[in-house]
Amino acid sequence: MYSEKKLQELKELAKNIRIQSLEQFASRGFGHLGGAMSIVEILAALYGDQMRHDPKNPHWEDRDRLVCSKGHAGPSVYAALALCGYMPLSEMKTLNQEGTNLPSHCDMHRTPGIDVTTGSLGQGLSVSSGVAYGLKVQGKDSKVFCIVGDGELQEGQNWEAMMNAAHKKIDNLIMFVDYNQMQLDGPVAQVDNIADINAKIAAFGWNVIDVADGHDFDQLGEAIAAAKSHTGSPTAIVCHTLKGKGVVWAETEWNHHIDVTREAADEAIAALNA
Ligand SMILES: Cc1ncc(C[n+]2csc(CCOP(=O)(O)OP(=O)(O)O)c2C)c(N)n1
Repeated sequence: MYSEKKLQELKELAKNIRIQSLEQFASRGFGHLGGAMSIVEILAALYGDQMRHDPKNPHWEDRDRLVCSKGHAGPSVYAALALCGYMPLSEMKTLNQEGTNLPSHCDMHRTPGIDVTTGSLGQGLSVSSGVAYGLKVQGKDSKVFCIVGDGELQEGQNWEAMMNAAHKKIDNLIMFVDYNQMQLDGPVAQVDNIADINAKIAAFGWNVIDVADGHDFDQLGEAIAAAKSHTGSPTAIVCHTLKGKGVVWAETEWNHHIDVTREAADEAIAALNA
C-alpha cells in the first residue's frame, strides 16, 4: 500500500519514537518499557500518516483525537508528539520528574497533544466513545482513535462502552487492541483469558479487523483506512504485537516495568541505528 519512500519515512519515525522513549526511560532510570514499545508502529502510522492533526494547534477543533487508554505507555506517545513538533525533544529528559510536562501516565492538562488523561485502566474507551459521539452530534467528521491493552480488556467497563458505542452507531470511534498477549504479571491467557477476542468484540456489534502483524505499516495502513471509511458501527483493529518490540534486550517475557540504565539504553539505541 505505501510507496517505498513513505514506508521508509514511517520506519524512521518508528525508530525515532523508540529512541526518544529510551531517552525518557534512561533519564528516569526505569519505566513501563514493554507496553510502550508494542504500540510504536500504531503511533507512527497514526501521527505519521493517518491522523488529522496540527502540532502548531494542539486544540484545533477539527483534529482527530488519540486516547492512549493504556496510559502507562505515555512515553512512546510523548516521543511521537515531540517528533511531530508538539514540544522540543529536550523535554524527553524530564520524564516523571518534578515540574515535568511528561508524567509517567498521560495527562491532558500537562502535555500538548494529549487529548485525554489516562492511567487507571479500563476507562479510556468510555471517554473515547463519549468524545466521538459528541463530535458526531456537532456534525464534525473527526475520528477518535483509542489504544487499549489486551490485559486492560479484563476491565468490565470496556464492554459496557463497546455495547453502547455499537448501540449508538458511533462509527467515528476506532479502537486498537494492542494484542501483545502479556500484561503486568504474565500472559493474559493465564491471568484471565480474553480469547477469542475478535469474536467477542464482533458479538458486541463492532466491525473487527485483524492485523496479523501490528508492526507492519502496510497492514496497519490498510486497516486504518478501512476503519475510517466504515460506517454504521465502531471498528476494532486487533493488532498482534510483541511487548518490548525493537529493544534488543527487552523482547523477553518480563519487560513490563523495568530498570533502564544509560548503558542499556545506549546499547538498544545503537542496535536500532545499526
Ligand atoms: C485500574 C488499574 N489497575 C491496575 C493498574 C496497574 N497496571 C498498569 S499496567 C497493567 C497491565 C496492563 O496490561 P495490558 O493492558 O496488557 O498492557 P501492556 O501489557 O500492553 O502494557 C496494570 C495491571 C492500572 N494502571 N489501572
